[in-house]
Amino acid sequence: MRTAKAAKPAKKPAAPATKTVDSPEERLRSLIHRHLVSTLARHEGSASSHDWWVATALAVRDTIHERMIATQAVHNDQNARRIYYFSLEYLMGRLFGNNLLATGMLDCARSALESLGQDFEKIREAEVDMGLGNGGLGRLAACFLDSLATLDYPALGYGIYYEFGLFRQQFVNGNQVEHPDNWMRFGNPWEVVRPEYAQVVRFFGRVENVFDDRGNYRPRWVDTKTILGVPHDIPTAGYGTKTVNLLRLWASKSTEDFDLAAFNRGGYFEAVREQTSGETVSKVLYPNDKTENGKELRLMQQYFFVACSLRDIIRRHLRNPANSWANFADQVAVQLNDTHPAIAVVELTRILVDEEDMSFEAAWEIVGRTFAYTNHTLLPEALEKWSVGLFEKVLPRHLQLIYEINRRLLDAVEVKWPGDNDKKRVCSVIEENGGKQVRMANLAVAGSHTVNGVAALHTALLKQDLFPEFDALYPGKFQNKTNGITPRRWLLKCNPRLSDLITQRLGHENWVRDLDLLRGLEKSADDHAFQKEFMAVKRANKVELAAIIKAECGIEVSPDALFDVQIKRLHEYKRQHLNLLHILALYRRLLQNPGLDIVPRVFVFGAKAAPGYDLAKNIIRAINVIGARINGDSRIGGKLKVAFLPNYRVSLAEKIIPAADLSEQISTAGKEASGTGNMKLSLNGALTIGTLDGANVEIGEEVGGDNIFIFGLTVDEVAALWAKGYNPWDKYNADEELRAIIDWLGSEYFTPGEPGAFGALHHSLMGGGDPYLLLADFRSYSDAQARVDAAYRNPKHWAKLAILNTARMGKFSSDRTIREYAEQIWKIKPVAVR
Ligand code: B1N
Repeated sequence: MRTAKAAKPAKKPAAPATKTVDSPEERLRSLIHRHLVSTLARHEGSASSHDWWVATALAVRDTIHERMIATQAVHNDQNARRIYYFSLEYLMGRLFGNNLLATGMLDCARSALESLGQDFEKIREAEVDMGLGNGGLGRLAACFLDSLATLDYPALGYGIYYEFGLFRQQFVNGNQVEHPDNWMRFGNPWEVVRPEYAQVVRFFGRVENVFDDRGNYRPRWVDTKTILGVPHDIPTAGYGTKTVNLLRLWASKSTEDFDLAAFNRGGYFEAVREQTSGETVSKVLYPNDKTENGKELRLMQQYFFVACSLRDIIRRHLRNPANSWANFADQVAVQLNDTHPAIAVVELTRILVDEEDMSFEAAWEIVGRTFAYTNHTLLPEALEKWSVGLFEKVLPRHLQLIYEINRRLLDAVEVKWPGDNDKKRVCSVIEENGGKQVRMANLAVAGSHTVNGVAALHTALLKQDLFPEFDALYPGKFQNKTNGITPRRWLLKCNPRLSDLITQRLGHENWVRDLDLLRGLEKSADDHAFQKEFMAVKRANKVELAAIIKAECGIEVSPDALFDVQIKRLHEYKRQHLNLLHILALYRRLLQNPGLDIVPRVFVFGAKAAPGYDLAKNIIRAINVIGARINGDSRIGGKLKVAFLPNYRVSLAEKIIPAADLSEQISTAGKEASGTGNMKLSLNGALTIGTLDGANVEIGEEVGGDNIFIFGLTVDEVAALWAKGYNPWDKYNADEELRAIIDWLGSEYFTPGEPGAFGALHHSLMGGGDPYLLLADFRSYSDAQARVDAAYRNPKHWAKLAILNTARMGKFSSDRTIREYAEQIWKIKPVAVR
């Protein structure tokens, strides 16, 4: 077992030349050195941290590749049924620590690098995050890859190799400024490019009706433009096992015929221009978390990676002589991560009908046995719809097939509810209100054998509110699969101090692969010695975060204050501005009564706003500007500090989470499908203040009602309030404190000379009707915060609650989630790799 931030071992002398058997550390050291010199062509003396990082990554990669080859060989030899995870986003973060832990090389790499005179922590920091996702949905995909490999499931992730991931965020005068994330500018040592498996993808064109020699009608998709998809493979290594699966990401390139045609028409510049258009498809990740945009390029991205991936699956399936179309659905399970890849349902139908000559019925039967779909949100603005006109332009043949799929769907609706046109209207894949639109969720439900939500409450609402007709039409199709997080990254790697303490107390580290074993800590929750150690770990982590806050924000914070943390995408429904209202209330109380005895707090924020989401950006500015005022106000004696860390991302989350005391999970009930940050924070001993929303409900069930701070309206109460009629002015008029802080926000108090600086925010709460019910929940939230304050004053009591949170989070391991998917949806079995 490695030790947390262990004292640096004494520098070891170089091995004598005569020695015959090298230690693993010596072998790794010479391997790193060799990669530095022969692969990177660098002299030791002039090598940067980045060079050392690449050289070490390459040395570790040697082992990973051996395991990857062995894994693929076993899966192929056994012709194992596999799960193919289709996702437009993978938020992998850094891979170095993960791969070192998986190969058991962490300690070895640390001492090898230190014996080479390098600072291990500094070298780790040289790795740029692989940020090919927006938030929870993309990070869930990354946690799933970790669990799939750790549990030895034969799996392959498919997605897009974006040249630019999620933008880098900077604050200028409190405002968010976006910069491109050029993550692979200096190369990516983890990937293997496989041009030999490139795929050709077609777009645009038209459908021609021809008759074949048997006189049968045959649609032909012609005059298409083509681009090339080139796979980039990233190995995903399991922990405590030899399994290494693949994440296969497609980069778009221009095809040669594309170039040549252009060349012949207009010469070099035209050719290069067309080349850019071929490469545009995988250029950049759309930075919108749950805002539908209907952009042509987004549809092209979706189809591009789906078409490449299905072709690749088919190639791999049919290359084994034991396989044919007859057993395709027995061997292949595809999971659709939201509707973003739902066009796959149509593409497989098209391949089977148009290219493999199957009847529609036979094709649809295979499709229906192959796909399953995960829904991640109920927010209407996030449900993907494409205008029929756009579809017809980009994928004309697919649109025809969608009409055919829909005709049969509506026939089934007619059988179930004869003559009921309302039922047909809601079930239809085509929305007829105004301009016609293709509803991707309805298509995904129709084309999948199973549909799942991501937390118990979310699944219940999915069945009741979003898809009640489909639930009646297809009984048993809907299931729940509560999200989870990988304990490797979100405890073992990010919090070495706590990991070591847990291992010490339990006497083993089996909890890393079986998180339910953390229950063994329950009996130590009242043990004062353990409480002290637990809180000492928390404090040491807070000292480290305080240094980061100082470096990034220039703000001095005390590690003895309560660290109150809200880290997630910025969105109205997540209500960072409710947190802000509470900060304003505390600030005002202190100004009115400077002697007021409150627990000093540091409010830590991390959040990116979609670049076009003006209100979200206004909230960021408000937190930054008001925070700066509070931080600089000597009248409140440093009792409140606000630190908005810029550029929130996976690697920053790994530093914040171990240092959190309080976890803010305060969405309007019914809006957050699950949340996964809530799980990470609680696992690391933060207490939750939260609404009964998403997975908070299940976290409360696990940790117990006394160990969580629940507040606010429930889903039913929210519905009742809207039904009765809600007016935020009533709340405003009835609550003197609330009124004062809302007026503050609307004034130029925090932005002298710039009245209305937070006008968008103020309007959303008042004139805009407060759609996320902040005023309705404010008093209940403020009361819950007072309970937090009271609990924190008693260190033993707080320590006990924190320990019980960690001890009772076993359910939220993504290993549990993946086992449920494997057994109940995918019907796949683990395959051991020797
Ligand atoms: O998926 C996470 C959940 O834990 C969160 O509650 C949920 O909000 C999140 C369009 C989305 N839902 N929908 C998205 C992301 C990108 C995009 O372009 C929608 N993300 C979620 C994991 O289940």
